[in-house]
Amino acid sequence: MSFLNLGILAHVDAGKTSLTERLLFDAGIIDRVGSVDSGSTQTDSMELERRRGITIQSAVVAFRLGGTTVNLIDTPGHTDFIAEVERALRVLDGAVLVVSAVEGVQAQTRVLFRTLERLGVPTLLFVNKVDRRGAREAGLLDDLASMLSPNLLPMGTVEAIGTGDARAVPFAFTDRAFADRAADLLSAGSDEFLAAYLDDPGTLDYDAELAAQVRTGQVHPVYFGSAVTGTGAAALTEGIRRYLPVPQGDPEAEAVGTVFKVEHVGQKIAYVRMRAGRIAPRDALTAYRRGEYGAVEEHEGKVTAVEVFDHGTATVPGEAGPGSIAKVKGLSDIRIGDAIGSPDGLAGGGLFTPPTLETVVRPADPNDRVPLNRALLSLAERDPLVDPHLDELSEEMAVRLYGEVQKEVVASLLDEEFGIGVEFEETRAIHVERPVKPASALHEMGQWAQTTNVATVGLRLEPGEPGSGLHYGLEVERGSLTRALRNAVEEGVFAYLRRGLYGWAVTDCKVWLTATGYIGRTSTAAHFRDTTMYLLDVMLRESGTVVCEPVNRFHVEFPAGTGNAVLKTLGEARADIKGQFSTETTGYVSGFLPTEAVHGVERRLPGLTEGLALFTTEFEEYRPVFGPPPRRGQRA
Ligand SMILES: Nc1nc2c(ncn2[C@@H]2O[C@H](COP(=O)(O)OP(=O)(O)OP(=O)(O)O)[C@@H](O)[C@H]2O)c(=O)[nH]1
Ligand SMILES: [Mg+2]
Repeated sequence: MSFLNLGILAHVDAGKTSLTERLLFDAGIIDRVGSVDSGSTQTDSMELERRRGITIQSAVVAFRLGGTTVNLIDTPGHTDFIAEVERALRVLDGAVLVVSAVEGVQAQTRVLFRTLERLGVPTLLFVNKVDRRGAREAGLLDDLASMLSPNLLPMGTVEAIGTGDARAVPFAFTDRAFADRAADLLSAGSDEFLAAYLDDPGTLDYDAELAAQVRTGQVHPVYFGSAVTGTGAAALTEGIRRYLPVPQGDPEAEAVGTVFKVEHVGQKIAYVRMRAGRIAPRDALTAYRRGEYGAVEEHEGKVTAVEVFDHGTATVPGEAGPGSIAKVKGLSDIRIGDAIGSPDGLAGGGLFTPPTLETVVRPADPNDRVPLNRALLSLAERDPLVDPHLDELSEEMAVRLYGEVQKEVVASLLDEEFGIGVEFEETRAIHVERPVKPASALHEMGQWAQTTNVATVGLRLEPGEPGSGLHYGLEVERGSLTRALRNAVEEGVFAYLRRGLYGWAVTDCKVWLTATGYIGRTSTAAHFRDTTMYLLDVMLRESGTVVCEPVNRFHVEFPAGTGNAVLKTLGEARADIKGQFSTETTGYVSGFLPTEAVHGVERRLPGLTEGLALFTTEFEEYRPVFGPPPRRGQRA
């Protein structure tokens, strides 16, 4: 049995869930196409998803295509749930990036396409909603070429586009003009193909070459269609079958896989994408994950049951082999992102910016404090980026967020799954601190009478480029310190820098260990950790830090007559306006906004513009705050 793990990705509302439904219908898995608007689809199964008509969690459904089982992963498009997309991206063999023929390429489309390219995931494009008024073809293809990639091959055209009768018409390689366009594109990507083409274009296998270049991520076929009417879906299915790779893993090798989803239904269920080997009930497995300071931790567990995706949302009990997606039970210690069987599969760093907002969450009933903490930790197993932590000023629990819709999801999960009602404080931005200038410090054992730490530690702090993150490195021989003492220094560095001079995490700098000395059996890890923290304190005070806030890029379009009101609102939100122009009918403004102010603007725009404003935004960078630096726990 072979498997293809296929992701459906797009900006919000592009039609991913509707397309999933259509593909399942065409494959004979369901006998009625469900609809997002009536809450009857296979993949939007959470109560809140059905009520709001948006996807919140990634969901898996399977269908058969030739001899292959396609595990389709329907992902959310709303930017608040980008963490779900990230986890799905780690397990894909191929992807369909959906673009709406009406709304066109959006900021999120570009972010997703760039990430798919970076990860080398073979990607087909599906231009959806050709049946809707305002759907475009030629203009949209130009946008795709200029905003995503020039290496696109439209696989068909649309008749009666923008009407309910829109019909996708596929091209064939027997069509001369299409074959020529394909030859041009494929020749640019392969010298061998070019040479063969010049030699004798008649004998070339265009289809095989196209498959090869799609699989290496060089070329992207573009399909047009409508998830609602079903036109174009057959051609897309054919493209999935012909051009996306079906990976082969060794079934006899040690079991290796990635946990990309964790669910609680009575007990914990881990969704594992298998890469090699098999998992069966009663197997003992080791899960690997990175601990707080980057070190790899091992967690043992014993499998009690395994079910493999087979038919829509249905699973069958049995053994999970290479390429399959299995629901694995019994691993009580498992978390999302864990690598099973080998630490090699652990992701190095995040693909997207971590959440830049946070809020205090408090139980409606004060007696629920302890259960709330427990429930939040359980949520963190499914979404570690929520990062429940104690807010030091209010001494209440706080969570990290991408946005306001995520707040609603957290509240609804806590209510539905744990029966805990909660209230949130106003969302605030998570700032960071950047060191200003280099500093160094040295503690030699016995040097300062007031410390009894038997530790010689020298450290140097160097500010890095904005956005470069926090790094730690050795300028001493590894062997100059035992492993335990070396770890104690590293731990001290990361632990101290979690709170800078104003209480925010310190970032965009490098810390070097420049000198060491210890006495066997006398020096302890605590001596080294404490000394390191003390020296960092000295260095940070000498360097000073600049507090920076997260800032989003934005673009807004609005009816020309509402310009003054829109600009006034943007001004009040501390917008940094970079570009502005208007035609007789429409005004356009773009620039930067503090992330904290984005939601307020989003909420006010519809009222100012009779719901006609189009607002897009994405995280850009951290920028120094003007005026007195806010301290953690206090509003700016
Ligand atoms: N006319 C038309 N409407 C469509 C089509 N595809 C989706 N829609 C509608 O567009 C809306 C959004 O569709 P969804 O399938 O939920 O989109 P999505 O990409 O899954 O949305 P999120 O998961 O929330 O990001 C719904 O109202 C659908 O009925 C299409 O091909 N034609
Ligand atoms: Mg959806």
